Amino acid sequence: MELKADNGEGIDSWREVTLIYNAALRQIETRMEILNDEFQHVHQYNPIEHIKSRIKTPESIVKKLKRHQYESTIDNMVKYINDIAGIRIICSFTSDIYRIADMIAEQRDIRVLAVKDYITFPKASGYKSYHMIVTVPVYLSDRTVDAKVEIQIRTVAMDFWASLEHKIHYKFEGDAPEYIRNELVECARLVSDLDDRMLELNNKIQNIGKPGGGQ
Ligand code: 0O2
Repeated sequence: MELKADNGEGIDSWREVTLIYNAALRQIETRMEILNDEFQHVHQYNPIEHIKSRIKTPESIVKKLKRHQYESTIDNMVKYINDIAGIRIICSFTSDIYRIADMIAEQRDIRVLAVKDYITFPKASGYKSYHMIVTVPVYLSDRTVDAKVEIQIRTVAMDFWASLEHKIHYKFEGDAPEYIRNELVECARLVSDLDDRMLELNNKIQNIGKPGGGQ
């Protein structure tokens, strides 16, 4: 989807691109904080541990465009790169991931363009995360622009794994030795087990004191 103003004008400079994507990131971040506060108020519980956001560097955008065999133009980056604006939502438990994704999808002016569920369908490398590409309206003085944002939702443990795997991926330029790849797959299995056990433990704790819920 092309980033176009609702008067049909395109976005034509890197400065304008960063201004708009930064505004989009701030909007999503604030909404997530509000939802988290409301959740705390209603359920006495915060599903979101913390939020990180970033604008992709021009070098990284150009690399991705090259990888997909597109010319490096502002039009192409806006049209084909879905994660120029990226936000990562880190939560405690796997069950929080879908709860947060639902809360995002229910926001009236946020449009979900695509979802990649690497939680239910992890990558062969062991990568787990829930990705949503959404658009959010950015209100400028003379027009409104729908800006694309990639939202990644994952647990603290998944994030720990992904950070190390990302570093390794870059260090070996995507061609890590087999014994390291195998070790990463094994670590991903441990991370999954840990997430399952922590969720189970938390459910037990929540049920304590409820009728039929243990001590
Ligand atoms: P970087 O360096 O983190 O920015 P699309 O964006 O939908 O056109 P893509 O990039 O295949 O196509 O989408 P996907 O699979 O949703 O990946 C988007 C981002 O998720 C990646 O951006 C990574 O940040 C992260 N990601 C995806 N797969 C992996 C993985 O196996 N390991 C880790 N650590 N991160 C992953 P970039 O631009 O590829 O990289």
